[in-house]
Amino acid sequence: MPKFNSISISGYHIQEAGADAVLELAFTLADGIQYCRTGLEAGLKIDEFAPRLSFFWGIGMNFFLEIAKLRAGRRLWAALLTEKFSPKNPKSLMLRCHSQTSGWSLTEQDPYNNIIRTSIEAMAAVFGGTQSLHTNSFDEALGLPTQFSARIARNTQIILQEESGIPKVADPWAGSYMMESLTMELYEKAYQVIEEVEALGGMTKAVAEGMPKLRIEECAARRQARIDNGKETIVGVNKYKLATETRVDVLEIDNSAVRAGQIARIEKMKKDRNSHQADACLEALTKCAETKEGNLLELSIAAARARCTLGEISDALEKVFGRHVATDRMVSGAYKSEYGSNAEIDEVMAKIDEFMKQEGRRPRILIAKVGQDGHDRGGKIIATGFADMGFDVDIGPLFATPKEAAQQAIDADVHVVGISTLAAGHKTLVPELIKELKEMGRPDILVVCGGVIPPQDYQFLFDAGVADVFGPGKCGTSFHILCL
Ligand code: B12
Repeated sequence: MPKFNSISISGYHIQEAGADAVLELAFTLADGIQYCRTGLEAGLKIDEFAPRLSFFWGIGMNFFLEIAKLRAGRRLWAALLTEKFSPKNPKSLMLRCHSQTSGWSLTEQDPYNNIIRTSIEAMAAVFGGTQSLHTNSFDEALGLPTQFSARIARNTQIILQEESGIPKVADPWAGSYMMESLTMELYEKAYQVIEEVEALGGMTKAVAEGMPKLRIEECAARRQARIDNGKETIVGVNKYKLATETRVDVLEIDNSAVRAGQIARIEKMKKDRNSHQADACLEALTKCAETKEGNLLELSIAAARARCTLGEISDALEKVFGRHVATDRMVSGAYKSEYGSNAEIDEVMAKIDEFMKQEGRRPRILIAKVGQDGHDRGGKIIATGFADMGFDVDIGPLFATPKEAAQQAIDADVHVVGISTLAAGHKTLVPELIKELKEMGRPDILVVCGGVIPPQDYQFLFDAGVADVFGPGKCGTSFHILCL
């Protein structure tokens, strides 16, 4: 194998979707085992590729736990490889990793606090022995970084690296009773989850059954409930809140101009390329997927050199492999059971009962995801929360068009469409959805939005007909307002 990292086995997206440290460790390493098996099935020997595997962790605010996670991960990977694949080269047992500070832990409210959060997380990653690091910008929950915020994020790393002296010591927490026992606890708990995955037949089968997704979503719903009821403190969100938020400069991107520019570039590129060569490359990819003869990576590189787009390359493979459709089972009861009850929640539930008596059915909401936006954590939490409060909830698929979402809303006869939008498509996609609802004869269906929407865009959405916007923070507020 050439000397590149053939794959980055990621736990980052697992943590950011809501997993706790045990689930992140377990599912990431279980993924690693699956990749090893795939390599062996392809005819490689474990020592030919295992030394070049690399890992990617998310680092959140639980300082000691995150250090312990990196330590436990190394130990567990070495043990699993030994147990399952008996490598001869000690380098096969190495877990090398990249880490990124958590974006989820960063808040839209009082955003300068995020500089402190990122510093703490970065320090945990370095104490834990990460090989490389990405630090997030303090304006992460508002939009893409500006030059100013990116420089602070970059300098956080340089200060740790060149001023603090921390990276000079390997595993400085070794021998601390607290750290060693925490490491062992994580090790054992993650090992148990990996055994569960193995009992299901490995990670591919577990994913197909929806097991990891549901576990992660349950964890995310419980975490949100703990934030909403104040058991977990988030400074500036549920404690020490600012009376008035100060606006920070957010990078403004003209969505439509970027889209038009990209389409024009692709069109020009397709016109200028040798179309016979491009078609032949795509056909070769499909054929290789069909016959399993040849090397898909090599053929993909050839296709990219022939100026085939990523979309075309993946479409060529999709013809044979199909496309993964996530299970749409929803976590039930996790939000309410973790939250408990208080006057606010009781009022919401009483309002829902009242609504039911008047209307003869429960209020019904469609949680929709439109456009190229795979962020489903917030939407899933909101869906679970609304269902726990007594709403009838429909969940739309990822990547829907506004027309598809409007059609689903009408077919399900919902009272409200709740759009969860995080990828900056709101100014284009939300007005389109409202237009579709009108054209399909249902302008009465209420449209509300949530997600990463810069405060300066709220008025635009209200003018387009959006009834309310619920930004990141406590989701109890949205149940409350929507019910009232
Ligand atoms: C978690 C996360 C991820 C996870 C997603 C995991 C998952 N399964 O959802 C991972 C790591 C996979 C990811 C990937 C990417 N991400 Co991301 N991600 C985030 C992050 C850090 C947090 C989002 C989140 O889940 N928050 C927690 C939930 C609970 O909050 P929420 O969704 O806002 O929901 C709350 C409210 O808004 C409201 N709400 C939300 N929806 C609804 C709906 C209704 C009806 C109601 C009433 C309320 C409501 O209630 C919720 C509770 O309060 C944000 C930054 C941030 N801090 O917000 C970036 C962010 C959204 N990501 C971003 C980017 C760029 C990406 C990537 C393109 C990065 C890359 N280059 O690969 C990819 C794209 C992935 C994809 N396919 O779309 C950008 C988007 C830029 C922009 N808007 O301008 C952001 C803003 C970060 C940044 N500043 O760069 N990401």
